[in-house]
Amino acid sequence: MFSSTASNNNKPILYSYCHSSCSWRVRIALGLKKIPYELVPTSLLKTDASHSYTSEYTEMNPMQQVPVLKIDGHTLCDSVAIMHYIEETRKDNPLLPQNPQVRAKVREIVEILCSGIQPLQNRIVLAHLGNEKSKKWAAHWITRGFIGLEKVLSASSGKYCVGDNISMADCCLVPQVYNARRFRINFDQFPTIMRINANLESEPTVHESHPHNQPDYQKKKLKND
Ligand SMILES: N[C@@H](CCC(=O)N[C@@H](CS)C(=O)NCC(=O)O)C(=O)O
Repeated sequence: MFSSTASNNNKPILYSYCHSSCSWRVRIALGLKKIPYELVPTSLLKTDASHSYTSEYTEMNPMQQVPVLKIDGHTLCDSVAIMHYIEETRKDNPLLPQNPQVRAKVREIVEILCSGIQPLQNRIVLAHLGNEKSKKWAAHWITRGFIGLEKVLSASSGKYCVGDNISMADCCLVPQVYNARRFRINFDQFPTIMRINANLESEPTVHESHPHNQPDYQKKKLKND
């Protein structure tokens, strides 16, 4: 679905880092919506001498984070805003259900993952904490978040996070489970999360967008996302 060299056509351009869970959300969403795109690998480690992103990148995303999506002549930042944009402008293969209550449930799960869990284990947070504390910290906050999420999903899920239709919530679940594995949390208490994740892992789009299948993937990985 993606090609890895940015060229001058009208395809959206995704600035993505292979191990970034936020980038992966968008790679899954673009894949599920069947939107072809070009990918610009953007290393979180590729910084200038002052240890911040280059000024060109900061111009695009003042928060100095991935992902960024250039689409329809706009430069969009933040994975959730990007997913909503492609959902609102491309009606095929919807990522949100029609029913307002069901839609609210999808959004609730997106919020749990994207606001309640991921920011606490983001690379910059862990780097600030230092090596000694950071692994325990990440495992603690992911586990705490997953305890709540497991309860929510045990009531809402079918094959996927909310019923049997794949949604934006699923785009956010898979990358967070991947991160949780990296911090070696104990999954025994999360059977629903693991069941849904296994269903999602068998989706071709999820496989294709996996960090290991990205052009910037190298075997030696970053410790945190
Ligand atoms: N709310 C933002 C968060 C983006 C974010 O945290 N991105 C991480 C990677 S997943 C990042 O770029 N961190 C900066 C760094 O590690 O230098 C989004 O969902 O796009």
